[in-house]
Amino acid sequence: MSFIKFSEIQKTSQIIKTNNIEIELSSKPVKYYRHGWQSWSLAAWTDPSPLPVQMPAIFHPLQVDAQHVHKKYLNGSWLGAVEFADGDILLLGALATDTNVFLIENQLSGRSEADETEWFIAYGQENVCFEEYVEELGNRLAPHGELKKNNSPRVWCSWYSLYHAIDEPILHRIFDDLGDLPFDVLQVDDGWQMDIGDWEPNQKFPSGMNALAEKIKSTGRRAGLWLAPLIATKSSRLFRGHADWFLRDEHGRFVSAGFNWGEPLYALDSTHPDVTLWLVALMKQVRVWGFDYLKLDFLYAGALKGKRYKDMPREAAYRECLRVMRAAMGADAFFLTCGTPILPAIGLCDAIRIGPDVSHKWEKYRDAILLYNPTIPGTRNAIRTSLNRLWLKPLLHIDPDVAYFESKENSLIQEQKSLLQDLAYICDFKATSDLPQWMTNDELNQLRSFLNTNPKVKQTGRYIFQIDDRTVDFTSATSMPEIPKGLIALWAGFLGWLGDRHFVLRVFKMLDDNALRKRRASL
Ligand code: 9PG
Repeated sequence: MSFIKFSEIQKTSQIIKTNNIEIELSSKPVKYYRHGWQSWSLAAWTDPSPLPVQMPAIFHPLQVDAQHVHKKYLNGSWLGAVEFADGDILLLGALATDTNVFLIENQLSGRSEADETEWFIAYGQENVCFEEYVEELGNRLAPHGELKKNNSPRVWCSWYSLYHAIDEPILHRIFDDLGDLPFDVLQVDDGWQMDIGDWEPNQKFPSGMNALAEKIKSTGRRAGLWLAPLIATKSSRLFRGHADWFLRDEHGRFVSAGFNWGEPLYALDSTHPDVTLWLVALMKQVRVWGFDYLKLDFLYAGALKGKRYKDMPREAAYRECLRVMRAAMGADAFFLTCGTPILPAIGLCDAIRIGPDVSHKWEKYRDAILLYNPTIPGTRNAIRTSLNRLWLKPLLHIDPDVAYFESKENSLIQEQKSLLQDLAYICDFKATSDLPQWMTNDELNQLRSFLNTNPKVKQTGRYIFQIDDRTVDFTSATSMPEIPKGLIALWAGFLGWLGDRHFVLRVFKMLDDNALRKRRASL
């Protein structure tokens, strides 16, 4: 353990090798930078006091680091920072995986779940501190120039219009209707597979995956595919056939990877040699089908706490698994990680999702205020966290999720859509799911011009940017919701309890599926 007094810290950065480190602050900070564990988890500068535990708890494995969610004091993954009244910040960041930073009273403290590690400390201007941290991270996690990068591809992705209601005829029609819009990749998302765990085409894709990739390539673009290779639903053949491949806790019970698709999810133990072989074969299969843009999702499952076949720190195990999948898919594939613990993915993928999902709604009162959930899909949640992760940009392509242009199936107002489009410019990562059938001529023109434009972007404040000759201020989108109190807090607690019941989640899924059927029918 190393102890440091704030008065000993200079305005030059330093690196200290130790397992645990404590920095005693001399004045009370005005803000704390909490950095959430994986793509969807909250990253934000907030008041230096704890936030309510987000609900429903059943989602914790897939939304936060479940190991730390109930801690009474402020915490974040790998790094943390405090801002003082004069605007200077103190940043403490690990240069290796399996580490956390806590703010406990007047101590900013770093803890390693593994061995001794290098801790980076910088004090001064925010952008300078983060730039220096990023440089050191790059030196360690991508030392052989594995860092980016070719240009980031412009992607059309099927998720945010049709969700899982995709099939072969409709995708073929869309691929044709996209005409000469300047996309580099057409990416098929969730909905093509037999089951989560059973990565073969379902009956909605009768011609098979080769044919689907072929169709995309015939339009002159790269073929992209979504998979969630490290999880399986309880009903999948994979789970039923290979129970011994799945992660268990010290009592031998399966570790929960959360709940989605109306079912409990489980996590593969990627240190099991048979699982490694299976993952390698799966990555190769996807390439043989003809896809070379891979969006691998729900990857947090590779780093959940559990008793592994090989006894090693959980994030180190996950990083090893990414290395194996990367090698199997080939260096020429474009690899986007999603739902991924952030630090372990650096140097092993081309692009990383840096926030939760956007949606055609800005924010829901139930989710944002009552359940106090900043990770649930929603445009405001996505903007908030992505903006707080821009510091990752020198290391890899950063994906803030899609922008919207259509208004037919969308309740975002123009100003909110513009924020998403500007965020895409800032991140230099452009994607959309909008259907040509849903767009007016004017909206189609906006999309075309968005894909063809690369404005000059300059950050002039924490959330303020100069984009060519426009000033864009995101500040109002980044604040945290009000914390529920009194009767509202009681009601919220009851809703959270309801949200943990499988049958309630299944009812909500039925309602969502119904709404989706209606959307689909309008095509
Ligand atoms: C496909 C989608 C899309 C999307 C991914 C991921 O319950 N949740 O908190 C939750 C978060 C994100 C999520 C699904 C559920 O979306 O980010 O782009 O590929 O999977 O199912």
